[in-house]
Amino acid sequence: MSKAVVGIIMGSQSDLNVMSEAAAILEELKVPFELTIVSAHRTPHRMVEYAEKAKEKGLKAIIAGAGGAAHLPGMVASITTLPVIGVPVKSSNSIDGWDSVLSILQMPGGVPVATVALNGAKNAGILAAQIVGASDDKVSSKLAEYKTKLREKVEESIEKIERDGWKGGKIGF
Ligand code: RP5
Repeated sequence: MSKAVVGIIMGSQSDLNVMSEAAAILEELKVPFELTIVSAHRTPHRMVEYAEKAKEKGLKAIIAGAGGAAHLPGMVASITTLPVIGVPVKSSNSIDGWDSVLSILQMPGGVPVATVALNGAKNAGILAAQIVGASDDKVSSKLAEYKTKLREKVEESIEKIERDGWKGGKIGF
């Protein structure tokens, strides 16, 4: 197996349901990744160690997901120079998800976290692949294929709606 170039971390096992979507798309795009649990609040030393070692072990981007008082992405970004993509998770301790979104989004100047939508782990995976793909032609052509499929799917829907009309039934995405 090739060496991981993307690190997926999350604050709790309970985030895995959402965060597994990042893993699934990276697998589809053939981007080697690693996935583990790192809690900013419950395992702070592990978080510092993970962020400190991430670059030297060959990662090119980190996807960090957390819910509620979601400090993991921002704290990891404060330690590493790698790009950090934050996934706000609508967790059991989350007030409608807004706490997770704002905790990850509203970073101070100098310490950016590329924040995706609430539960947006799939887009986080795609964005990480795009970061890797900027200097890896294999990944970039996988992404181009992926975008072609997206376009074709919409074109199918257009054809269907033009053929069958708006009452003609739904097409799934
Ligand atoms: C956050 O608190 C985690 O990222 C998770 O989203 C949330 C709840 O964690 P558990 O109490 O389910 O472990 O730190």
